[in-house]
Amino acid sequence: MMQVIGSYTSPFVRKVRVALIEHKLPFDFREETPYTADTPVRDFNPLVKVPAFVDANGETWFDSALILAVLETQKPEGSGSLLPQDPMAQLQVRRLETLADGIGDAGVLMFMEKKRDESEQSLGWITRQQEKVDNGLAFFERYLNERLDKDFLHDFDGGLGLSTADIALVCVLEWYTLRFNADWRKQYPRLAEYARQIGERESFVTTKPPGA
Ligand SMILES: N[C@@H](CCC(=O)N[C@@H](CS)C(=O)NCC(=O)O)C(=O)O
Repeated sequence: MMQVIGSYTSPFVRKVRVALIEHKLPFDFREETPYTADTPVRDFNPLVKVPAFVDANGETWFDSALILAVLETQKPEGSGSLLPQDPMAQLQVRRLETLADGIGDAGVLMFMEKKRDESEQSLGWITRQQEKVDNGLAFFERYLNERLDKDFLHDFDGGLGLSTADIALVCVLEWYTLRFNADWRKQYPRLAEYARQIGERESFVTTKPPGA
């Protein structure tokens, strides 16, 4: 049985859970935090980050984008894809996924910094991460506005109706909203409507982080 190692709150772990559900692949969820000194996460990922993933052949993988690409090779026969077959189209989707993941990376760094004692926090560091989040959201708002006729970031033949980039973006948007009580929807209405629509899919509804 495939196994996901991670937390229920991480947007990166949620990506993997959403993709598995979209592909109708059964899996075990092993709940672990990477932040304790004796965390078993290091046995699966030398970088001591979640998600880690054990595939159908018992091989271990880490990094959500890589895990989603692995799943494309292990999905049930006939199941739709989350990545286009065409190499250049696939790279274009992965570029958008990288940007969404980068928003998540900046958000996590900012969150960790804000958890430190106030006297130890660096305002410059927080501002730097916030700029990455803001630029990323503005990029996606523009991107969606330029694709007026399309609901999703990238449609392609043989797809499941969404891509790995859509999964990454909606997971990070919902995480950011929850963690920072962030009110970005008025500023980015197109992005808000897009996230609302995708968030209605069963794979998103059943993986909502605690408190959402
Ligand atoms: N690029 C990684 C990022 C994973 C990541 O940063 N996960 C966080 C939890 S949300 C983590 O495990 N952090 C622990 C650490 O950085 O030490 C991915 O996409 O899987």
